This record gives sequence, structure tokens and C-alpha cells, in this order.
Amino acid sequence: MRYVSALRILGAVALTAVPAFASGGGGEIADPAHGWDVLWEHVLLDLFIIGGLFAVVAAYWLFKYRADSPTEVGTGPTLTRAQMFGWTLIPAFIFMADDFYLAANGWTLWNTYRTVPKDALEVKVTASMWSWSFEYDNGATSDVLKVPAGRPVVLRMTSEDVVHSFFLPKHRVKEDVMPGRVTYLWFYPKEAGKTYVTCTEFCGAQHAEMNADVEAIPAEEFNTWLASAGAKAAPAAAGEQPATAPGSAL
Ligand SMILES: [Cu+2]
Repeated sequence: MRYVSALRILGAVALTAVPAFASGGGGEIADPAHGWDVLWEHVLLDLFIIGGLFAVVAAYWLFKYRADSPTEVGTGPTLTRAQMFGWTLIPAFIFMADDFYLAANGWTLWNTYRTVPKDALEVKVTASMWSWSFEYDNGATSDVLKVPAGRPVVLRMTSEDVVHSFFLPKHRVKEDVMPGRVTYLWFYPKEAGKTYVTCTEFCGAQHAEMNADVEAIPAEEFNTWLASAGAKAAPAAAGEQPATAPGSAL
């Protein structure tokens, strides 16, 4: 009995002693992906201690104290009232404290996910069956999401048809994309590299093909690309100008 009690306390200490993680390891910009990973590890540890070890201990006791004959009558220990309350309330308190700790860290992480850093690059995302389109401030458009490495990126997203969902597995972030409203997410591509976005809301026959490349490239390279892509887009936009209503905010 003492052994199990010690295990419970150890588990709770292991979970509560870990420092707050949502800040992303001391950098100025909190990286939600890092916070997500740490929280996930905590939950797994929690499940392992409560679910795994306790199941093993319970199975051991079931075997050890099994009835040797059909007529055998068990003789359990008689607990005092204090022992009874102690065995009930103390473990319950430890587990609840642990659960509240994980829940609180989940909320902190949620706030990090919803708070866009000030200097984030903004990109408009338009989803349609079955592709993603990206548009930048200067009018440049692309079917590859190019971003500068080392700078947070915020995506303002909408859909032209049905509900889609923008999922960046590498950056541990996902948000629904809906017609008639703009949703957002942000992520932090710290280093240059390639990854992908995929749709995670079933949206028709080619839902499984609704992917796009995401390329984080060095900032200078990105600026050069953005300027040239913007220059290509500019004449087209100017040509379309007469089509918009006079006085349009566009
Ligand atoms: Cu979709």
C-alpha cells in the first residue's frame, strides 16, 4: 500500500515540478508548437502513471489475493475512519491537482495560440475545392505558402465554397476555414525548411489531395521573391481597376 502511495506522490511531483513551458523556452516569441509538444508529453506521462502502472499493480494484487478455493471468505483490513478518509481524499486531491495543472497549462497554451505576435507576416488564405491559394500584402499570389524563416506568420483564412480545415502538422496548428467568415491561425517557422499543409475537414471527392507546400526560406530570399511576385501581380490588378465600382475601398 505504501508503495502505491509513494508512486502517486512521485507522479504528481514529476508533473508539477516541470517549469512553465508555454513561453517556448525563454525566447521573446512564444512558439505554440513547443508548448504543444511539452503538454502532450505531460499528458502521456500522466496516462502512463495513472493508466499503465496502476493497471499493472492492480493486476498483481488480483493475482496475489485470488481465492484458492470456492468456499474461501476474504478477510480485508478494517480501516479506522481517519484511514478511510485519508485513502479516499489524499489520492483524489493529488489526481485532481494534477488534472487542474494540466488543464491550466492547456488554457495558457490556448492563449498563446490565439495571441498573434506583433511583427507577424500576414498572408491571406483562400480555400476552395480542392486547393489552397495564398495572397500577400502587395498583391502577390502563390499556390505555395512561402514564408520568411525566423518570423511568425499569421494566416487570415476564408473559403469560397464548403468548410475546410487548415492543418500544419509540423507546427502543431489547425483551424477551420469557412465561407462567409475569416478565421486565423499563426505559426512560427524558426528555421528554413519545407513542410506542407493539408485539409482536415472532409470536403468532397478530392479532399485527400487538398495539400500545398509550405516553404520557409531565408528572409532576404523571401523579400526578393515577394517583390518580384508582387510586380507580376501589379499590372494585372491595375488592369482590373475599372471593373471595380467607383469609390470602392479596393
Ligand atoms: Cu478541404
